[in-house]
Amino acid sequence: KYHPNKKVQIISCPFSGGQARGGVELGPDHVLEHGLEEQLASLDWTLSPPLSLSFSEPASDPDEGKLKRPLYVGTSTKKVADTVASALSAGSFPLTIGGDHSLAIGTVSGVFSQHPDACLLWIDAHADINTPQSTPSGNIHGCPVSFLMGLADPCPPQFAWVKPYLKANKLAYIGLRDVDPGEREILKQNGIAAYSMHHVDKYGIGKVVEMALERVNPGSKSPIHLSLDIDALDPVHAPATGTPVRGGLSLREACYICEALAETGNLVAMDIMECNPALGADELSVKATIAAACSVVRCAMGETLL
Ligand code: 5AB
Ligand code: MN
Ligand code: MN
Ligand code: MN
Repeated sequence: KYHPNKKVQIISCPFSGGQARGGVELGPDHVLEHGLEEQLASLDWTLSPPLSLSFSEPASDPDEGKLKRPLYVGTSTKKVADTVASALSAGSFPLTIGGDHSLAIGTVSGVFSQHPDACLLWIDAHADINTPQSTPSGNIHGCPVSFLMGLADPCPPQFAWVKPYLKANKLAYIGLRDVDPGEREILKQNGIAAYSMHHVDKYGIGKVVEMALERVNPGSKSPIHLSLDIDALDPVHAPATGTPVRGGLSLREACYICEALAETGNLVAMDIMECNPALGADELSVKATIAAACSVVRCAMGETLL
């Protein structure tokens, strides 16, 4: 058990610099307004007041090759890394609410600085492992995993602080269904455990989680970081997000992943990313998305059905 004291530190990150669509910076406030703090308190977590990080865009931030807003993302994620690391060293479970998924450059760096033996479960429609060369969009929220693995060679100077903590055998994906050609190549070359929706259909979510954990955490001893992009869920359940892809996880499948990770007792940190309240077709779609985000968080933090 890594968090016997059940202290949680919520870290709000109203940040949208890793992609082009406005509104994702509103995600954290919506999630908190939905009552997440009270929900965690009723699961017996002790909450410190949420930390809300502030990010300010530099006056000048020229593209670095194809990468957009590299300085803004580089300095912001450094701040996130330091905040996550201090939460952990204070004995709290860092729960980071985004904001776009480039933030995970910070969260994962922070976790691995304290737990170098950790493994990472990345639940997403996308692999987010584009390099500065392979990115089709230049949006850094599609690149965080490549930075964390040190695959960006040369490493852009704005990310020189990022240590290549993440080894290929400590990373597993679940939910993939929109992987770029360059990313497929990287996944293959590095032998990364990648479970797409095809595997979820073929084996069922229970078996997929079991296989993923067996690959990244064979002795069941390693601390686990869960980084969950809300677009892993089918847009039926989570429409208010910047890059929705049909054919995704059901709400129950996403909850099951989180419940199974909670059951291991090894979860040390979680990110919930990419809720964009400005994007739902109407108020109901936004509400459904935020409610789904709160549900998966509760499941990861110990909520059970019986
Ligand atoms: B998200 C795409 N692969 O690199 C790219 O939402 C999409 O954090 C990235 O998973 C989606 O731009 C990033 C086409
Ligand atoms: Mn995604
Ligand atoms: Mn993502
Ligand atoms: Mn997205």
